[in-house]
Amino acid sequence: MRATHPEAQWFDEARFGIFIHWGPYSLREIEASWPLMPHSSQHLGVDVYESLADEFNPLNYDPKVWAKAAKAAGAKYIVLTVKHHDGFCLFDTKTTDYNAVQRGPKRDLVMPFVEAVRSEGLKVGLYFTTIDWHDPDFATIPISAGIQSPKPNVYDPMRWWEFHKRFVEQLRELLINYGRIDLIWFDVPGFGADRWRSSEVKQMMLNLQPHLIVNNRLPDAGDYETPEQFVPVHPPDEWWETCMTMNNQWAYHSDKTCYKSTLTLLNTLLEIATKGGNLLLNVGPRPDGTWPEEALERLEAIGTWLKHSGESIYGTKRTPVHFPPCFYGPITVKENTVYLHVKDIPRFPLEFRWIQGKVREVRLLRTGKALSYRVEETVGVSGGVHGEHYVSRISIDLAP
Ligand code: FHN
Repeated sequence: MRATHPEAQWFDEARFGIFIHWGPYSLREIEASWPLMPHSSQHLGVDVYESLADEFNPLNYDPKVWAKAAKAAGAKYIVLTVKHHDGFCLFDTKTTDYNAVQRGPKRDLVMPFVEAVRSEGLKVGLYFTTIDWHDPDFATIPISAGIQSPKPNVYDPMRWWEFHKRFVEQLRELLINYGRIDLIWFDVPGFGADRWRSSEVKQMMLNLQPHLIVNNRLPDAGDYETPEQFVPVHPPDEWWETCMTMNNQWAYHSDKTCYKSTLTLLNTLLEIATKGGNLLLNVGPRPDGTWPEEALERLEAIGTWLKHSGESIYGTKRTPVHFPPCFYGPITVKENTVYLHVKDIPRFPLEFRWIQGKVREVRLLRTGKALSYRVEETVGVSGGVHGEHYVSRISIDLAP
């Protein structure tokens, strides 16, 4: 159920955000994810994660640099893991001393982050997982990501909440002590709204920050859906966002060989935009706080493209189904304008037989150069440069 607050509507225009997975687990180049859960054979053991906290000392952490890199990439929001499954809080909290002020860095890492993101005019998102590897009842959480829990849903509600009441208090601390937060990105439970007291938690958050957007991983309380690592063939009717890694690792990994190409990432962004969603593209900073060059290169290239052609992405709506897929490339629509993303414009005029409406002009988006076209039954667009990946903007009075 999408958020209705007027100051939450930015989400449906943004189309592109940056996800950041960073914490003590970044020291171990591990996929801070399911295979390492307490009941899996690969789990390092909570005590190992505890020791990483004291090793975690990000001497080169500068969130101003992060925020500038995200803005230059054309992102409209940034989501930072302020608490991942290891339970370590990058923020100051009274609920546990397992946090960045009491341990490791000995300073609050979230305050400078939210200030830097706001100073670049971007929206602030906080990733906050509701599970914790210290939880004695962790194994009772039915996990959807392929690893079955040893005893799903066999738990004592009183004991459960004795441990989990801290996550409600931590949410309160984040929404009271860190200024305007735009988005809380919950992770994991898709199960049991009653178990997580979703409606009570959601209402507490909206009472504190009424414009707040929450994803669907707080069961039955989400404002949007979160397909992970894929673009849905048939997009949800609601708001939605695909979260995706560049290199199949959420946290930092030194392997440079498995990064997706820039064109692959750009085509993913285009496909998502045609379906009315957002791409939340992940970066796993090094433990010291610097970003891998492979990630920076891709973000810079995406930013260059968005600088001249972002008009065809930001604020577009789902491409109407009567616009059949066009073999030249993705199509986006915004009010009375159709954007044809032609990957490799041929020398002959492109024929588009599906446009209903009076074409007023056709211009190359990057340069503004008028393109010749013929309007009979089709719109024949020519005059592009062979080999360029670029966008033709057809300004058209679409048939009502
Ligand atoms: O285990 C996490 C993983 O590290 C990452 O945070 C993703 C993001 O959606 N969520 C979990 C795996 O689904």
